[in-house]
Amino acid sequence: MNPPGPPPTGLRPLRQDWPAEFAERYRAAGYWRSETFPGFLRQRAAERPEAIAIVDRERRWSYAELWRRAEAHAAGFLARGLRPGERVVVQLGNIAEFFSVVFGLFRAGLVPVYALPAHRISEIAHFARRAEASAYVVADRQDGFDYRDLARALQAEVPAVRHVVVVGEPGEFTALEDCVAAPEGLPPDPDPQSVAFLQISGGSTGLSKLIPRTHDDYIYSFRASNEICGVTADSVFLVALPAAHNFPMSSPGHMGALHAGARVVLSPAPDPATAFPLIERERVTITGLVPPLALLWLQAAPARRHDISSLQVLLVGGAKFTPEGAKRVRPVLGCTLQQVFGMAEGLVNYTRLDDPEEIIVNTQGRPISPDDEVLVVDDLGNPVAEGEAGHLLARGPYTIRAYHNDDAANARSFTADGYYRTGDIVKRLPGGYLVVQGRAGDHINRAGEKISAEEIEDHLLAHPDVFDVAIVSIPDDFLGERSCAFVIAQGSERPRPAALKAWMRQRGIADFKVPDQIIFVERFATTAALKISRKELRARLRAEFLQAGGAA
Ligand code: AMP
Ligand code: DBH
Repeated sequence: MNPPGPPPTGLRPLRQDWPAEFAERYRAAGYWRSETFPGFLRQRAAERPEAIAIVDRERRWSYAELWRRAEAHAAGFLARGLRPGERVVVQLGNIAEFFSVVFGLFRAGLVPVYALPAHRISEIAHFARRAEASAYVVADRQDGFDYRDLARALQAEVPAVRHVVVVGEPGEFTALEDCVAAPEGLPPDPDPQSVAFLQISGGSTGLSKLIPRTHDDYIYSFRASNEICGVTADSVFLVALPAAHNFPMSSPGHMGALHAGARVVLSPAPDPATAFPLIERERVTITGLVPPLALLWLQAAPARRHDISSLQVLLVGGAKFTPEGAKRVRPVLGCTLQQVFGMAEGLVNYTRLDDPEEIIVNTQGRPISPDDEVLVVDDLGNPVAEGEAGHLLARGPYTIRAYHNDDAANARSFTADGYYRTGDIVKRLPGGYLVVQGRAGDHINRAGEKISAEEIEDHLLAHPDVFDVAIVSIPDDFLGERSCAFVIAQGSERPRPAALKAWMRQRGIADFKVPDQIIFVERFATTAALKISRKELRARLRAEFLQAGGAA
């Protein structure tokens, strides 16, 4: 094990520290095993070099091939002047290069910052600034969008991003295929306790926060998930959701599958027309979906032309799956449902494969680890009785103690004794099973994508015709929740909703954050004191809207 070493000059250090007595306990219990990402992939490549690791359309990379490419890119990144400890924003879809790039970065001691393909300049610039990134890896084009334009905009806004590496046609940037060098002379593997990557939080207040996860803690989370979800070397895992998202990455995800020596199949899109043929062709055994997609699959399955009988386990999470949907999974898809309630900050809960139907259908599972400490408390922080709803707090061997570079969020999001305030309202049942009731904060969970009301309000307030705005989540039959903007126009001219939406897209925000609905109002209700919190205002607007019969 080599010591973490100082970060490259001037960069804020990346840390994730558990108090010594906790770290010792987690190590003694065998959760933290001093494994690293490059360490486990090297081992799989040695054990089963010919086994297929990654399937991307017609491309099939063996474990040996994936490892060879990862090492070549590791050396290539360092040869281009990046130094271990530097951060690299990675924005790639479900393509094989996602894996050669991130394992290349891990091998070089570089730190990926995971962006989603939907993110645009406002999000990417924020990640790059907060992480102090010096490089950006993108595909040339994806789903009709040219990411090289985004790279140009990023370098104009954040000049510290010195390197842009492109999968495909590079334009004026560096092609990934040229970002290779001989792996001799690569530094030793990173420290298992060091931060391996920065994951993105869905953002409850304001902009997304950066979540530093260590090799030790994250590898434990998916190794243990493999056991709970029955993933072995014989499994075939379909990545239907975006690969950079924490759920398909680690619950048990593609990382769990690679750790098991299993096969990872990449689906370019999550819809049944794309995924079902892949399930048939590759004999997929397990995958994960957000609830709206699970409903689409249930709808499409009866008339399907493809044989999906290889599917043994369907994980559904990211947002609450209704018991009505949950009940239909086994009869319609012929596989076992596993509900999963997790967060990129750590804590993940699963229903177990052998749980009774009633638990599988009606709960969001129980924690992975015997050492996950879960508290359900009232507004004052006092534990509530079993079965009562309260705020969920969590602490444990794979739950972070702090965000990166965000003192204000850290003060808000963690208790003095190190519990993460999840923001979720849950009930805890006997056996530790959790039922999600809702949440305390004002974000919108739109089909599993979390949107901060405040972030979107701030964007809209920059529009010259907008005097004030409140973003509210509205129940939606399909999405679970949709976003609705209540807008007070500046002056008498109301902008057209379509024009407002187009303007938001032009500002460069992820499409899923553009409000689904825009409603103009004359004024917002105010209390006698003419003072009302944003939170209260949003709650009132929602209540009035629903009362007026405006629901799903
Ligand atoms: P993030 O912190 O951005 O990774 O988002 C995690 C949040 O997603 C959780 O705190 C929950 O609010 C929500 N979530 C994830 N899975 C579920 C689920 N199965 N049911 C309800 N909410 C969920
Ligand atoms: O929503 C999530 O962030 C999520 C859901 C299920 C997650 O991070 C996970 C499982 O690991």
